[in-house]
Amino acid sequence: MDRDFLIALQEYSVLPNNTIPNSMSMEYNWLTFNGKAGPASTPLVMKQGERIRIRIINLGMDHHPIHLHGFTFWETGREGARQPEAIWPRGNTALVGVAQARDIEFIADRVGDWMFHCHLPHHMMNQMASRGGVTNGPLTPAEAMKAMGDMPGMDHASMHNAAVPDPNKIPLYPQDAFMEGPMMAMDKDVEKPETFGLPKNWSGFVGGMMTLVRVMQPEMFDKVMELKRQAGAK
Ligand SMILES: [Cu+2]
Repeated sequence: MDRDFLIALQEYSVLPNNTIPNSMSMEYNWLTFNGKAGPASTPLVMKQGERIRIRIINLGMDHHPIHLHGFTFWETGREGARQPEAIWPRGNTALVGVAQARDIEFIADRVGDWMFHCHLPHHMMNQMASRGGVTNGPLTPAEAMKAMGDMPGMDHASMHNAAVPDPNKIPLYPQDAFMEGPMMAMDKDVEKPETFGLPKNWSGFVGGMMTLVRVMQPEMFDKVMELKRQAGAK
């Protein structure tokens, strides 16, 4: 194995106007990879040709069909137990049920930015909210307004009812109509070394229990590693 990743699947209930999860609730609207919802999740970066393992563990109360674009993987392990090679199933979706863990392996031979996500639509929407307290920290009303300003076409006030006079000011207010698209982009807010070089508005398409598997040519990979070193040195 050249690279070995761990993804913990988690879920929370973070209702509008709250910045911390409600731990009494069992109706989850905020789904994460390693505690971060896309696009704030961290892309998995790797070099072309490497053999990759991703261990996925489900700590929540829902099952998650975890789907990888671009590759057919082998499912090689269950709950930490490596399976005999003769029974490794091949596929591109691993169903990781409650209290289960699945290891997948593949050869990263195709350069690209490949989506890696739970395939349940609800789990990639995260209530279709533009911002959430749990991933971004508490938003003041002014910050919430600014966040909306970053996303043209996402003005809640034009879409909603009189019972909620100023929905723009409510963190996590659901948006009803939108799931993904350039209007959801927040590239600058989620920028990190691992997002270097992604196309403009990429973040509008990576929501909820989702991240990117980024297979890079060596020069690009080295550049990202250099950026990480610089960020660590700060
Ligand atoms: Cu899911």
